[in-house]
Amino acid sequence: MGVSDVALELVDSRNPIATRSRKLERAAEKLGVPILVVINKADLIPRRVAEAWREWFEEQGLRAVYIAAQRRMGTRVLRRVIKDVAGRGQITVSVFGVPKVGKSTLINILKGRHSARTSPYPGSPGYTTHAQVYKIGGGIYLIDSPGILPPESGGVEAIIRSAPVDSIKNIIQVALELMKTILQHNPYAFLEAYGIESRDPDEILRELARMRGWLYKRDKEPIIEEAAKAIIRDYLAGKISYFFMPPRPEGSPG
Ligand SMILES: Nc1nc2c(ncn2[C@@H]2O[C@H](COP(=O)(O)OP(=O)(O)O)[C@@H](O)[C@H]2O)c(=O)[nH]1
Ligand SMILES: [Mg+2]
Repeated sequence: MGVSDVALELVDSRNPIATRSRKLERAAEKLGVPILVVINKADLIPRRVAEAWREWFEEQGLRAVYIAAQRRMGTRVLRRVIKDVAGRGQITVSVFGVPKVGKSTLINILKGRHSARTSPYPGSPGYTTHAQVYKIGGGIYLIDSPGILPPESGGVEAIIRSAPVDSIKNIIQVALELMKTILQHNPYAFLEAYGIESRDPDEILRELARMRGWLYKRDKEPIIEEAAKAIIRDYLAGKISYFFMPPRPEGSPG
């Protein structure tokens, strides 16, 4: 991080609190590197909610923008704010975040087809062998290797972002808990994602397994473990939407 002029901290718009890294923010402050919070997957939440999260981060002294990297939405604003945060001249940007927030997706769209790979210029020690530097226009240089941060939140978000789905223990319990949280905030989440009308997590798992034909040969019972894995994968891939509003600052009315 020391070599960059701006550190992008990607968070997931569906749960910015669970996907932010206070450790990164503190380390950046110590090094004097400005953080720009990038609220990604904003296509999954209403614009007014994305705007509320942006303001919530800015009230905490962090610049913030929202984007939908996969849809190439918001990247023009992102470039403008990067320059605003870094000031004039050549700017080196690096990308940080917990797993599955969209770091690789963002790096790829910023690199684009036309960006030129450049040799690291003087003043970028440590990146000479491990990462490439891409010139992405407007005097911005992007370090193409993301900083992967361990989740700090605990709970289900940390579990599903800490290991591949196939190696998570108690996968059914984990999926049920994730589904409960999602349903609490969006009762239609699984109707929208799969066309399943039930709002009961157990029933949704069974229904999804039946729909996909994941049945035990012997008794044709649904293999709910497969459905649990599919839901966690689809959630991480940004195919299931829910949102909640940022908490109000302490002491504010209502
Ligand atoms: N809905 C939605 N999904 C996204 C967006 N950006 C990335 N994703 C998906 O999120 C998943 C994780 O993205 P990836 O770039 O691999 O995350 P990384 O682990 O931080 O590098 C992938 O399935 C992406 O397609 C977005 O803006 N919207
Ligand atoms: Mg990646």
